[in-house]
Amino acid sequence: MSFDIIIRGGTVVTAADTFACDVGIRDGKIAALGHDLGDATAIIDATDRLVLPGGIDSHVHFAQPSGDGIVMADGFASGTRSAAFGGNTTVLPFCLQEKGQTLREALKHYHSLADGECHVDVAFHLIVTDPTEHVLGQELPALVEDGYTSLKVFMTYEGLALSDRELLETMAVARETGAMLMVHAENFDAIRFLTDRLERAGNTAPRFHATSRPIPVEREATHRAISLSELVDVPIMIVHVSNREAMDEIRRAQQRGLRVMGETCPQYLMLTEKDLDQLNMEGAKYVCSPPPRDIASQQACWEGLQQKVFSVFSSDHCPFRYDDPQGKLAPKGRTSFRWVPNGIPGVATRLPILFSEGVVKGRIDLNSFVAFSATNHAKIYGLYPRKGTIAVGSDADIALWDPKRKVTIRHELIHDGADYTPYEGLEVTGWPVLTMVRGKVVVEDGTLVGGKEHGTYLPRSKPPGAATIP
Ligand code: DUC
Ligand code: ZN
Ligand code: ZN
Repeated sequence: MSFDIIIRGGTVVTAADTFACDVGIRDGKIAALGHDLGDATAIIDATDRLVLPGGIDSHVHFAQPSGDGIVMADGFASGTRSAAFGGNTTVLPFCLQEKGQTLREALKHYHSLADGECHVDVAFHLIVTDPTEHVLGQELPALVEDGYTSLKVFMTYEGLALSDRELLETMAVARETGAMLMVHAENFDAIRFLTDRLERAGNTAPRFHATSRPIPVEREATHRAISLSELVDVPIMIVHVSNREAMDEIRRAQQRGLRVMGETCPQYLMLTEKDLDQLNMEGAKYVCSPPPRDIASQQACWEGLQQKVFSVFSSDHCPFRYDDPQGKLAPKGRTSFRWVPNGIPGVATRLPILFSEGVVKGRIDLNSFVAFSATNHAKIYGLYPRKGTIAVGSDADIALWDPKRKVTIRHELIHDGADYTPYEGLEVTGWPVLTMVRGKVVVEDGTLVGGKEHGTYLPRSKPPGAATIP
């Protein structure tokens, strides 16, 4: 039996096990795991390397419209390129329905942007902003059957926020169709109230972004989202959780037997609101929502991972250039934090940060790292076992990892479309040295070797965790 590629001499890590083993790859799939696998067209030496399932980042934004005159720094080509440099093999960006648009129209647009432009595999979550009878009654059920098996709803933002009634109606459709529902939980009216008050007092610098959406804003909405989902009896994923109080809401729901899941992100482990408090407009680089909090909140988010209150660790990559009138330094943003584009880059730094701060510093074990960075994403969003593990029959999506390599994060290592990284100068131990998507090497030793036609769109199964409850 011969293979296209054998990855030889490495240590394979899955969410369950760690074992010395060679990996035989044929036709883009993992065909054998074992020793003495025989011949292959190519041998990849994995001595002293970890052989990990490629990262799956189930929360990224590419090419999303973000306000008048603002342009997101990444489209699909640069976004998926950066993802590959960071050891990721699949990403799940959002398809944003604009008001008045059908979901099919929105999808047609995002597919046209993505087709032939992706270095890694891609699937879309739908953002539902206009839950009309047609959208809820006809489009969504048909699209879930077509493989768009997750959607996100917002509880804040002009043009995006749904009322409680609309949330309930959308949740009911998620329940009936078996789709996974992601919730952005912040209280819209509270943010508007606080923002107006801050502006009236002349408090308009970027640091007041954090003051305008403090922890109770997130805690209240998290509690409400959970309560509404309980009424409908539908599983939900609370995305980008930033602090203990929101995390405790999720934990309590889980202890009561509700299927409420949680996600946290690198910014909530590594940044604080002090990062927003810098001279001139520098703080704009860290404006994202929910905002980074404080050291105690970082500790709480680590606990959420350690105690498995959170099941996924995603980047929420939402990049804008800093020194750019179409980015963080848009002229209106100087008049108030309200107009600073909301989001930070992170798809390339997610895995090195979790590995270094989590595994190397002894906060989480290696198998949990794989679960949080790949396997759980695949399971929760309907891609498992094709994606997210190293097993015979799975796609040969692999990140070869040097667990000892010390790297100082610099923007030039990131290869995205932004002009900065919030983690500039951070020293990490552990780095992806090769990224392979379906048996094809895409990045090797810091060099892009794969073309942007290789990544494909992935229709997904219904997530088992969202299956209709009898
Ligand atoms: N929510 C996200 O999920 N990403 C960026 C900004 C936001 O509010
Ligand atoms: Zn969000
Ligand atoms: Zn996001």
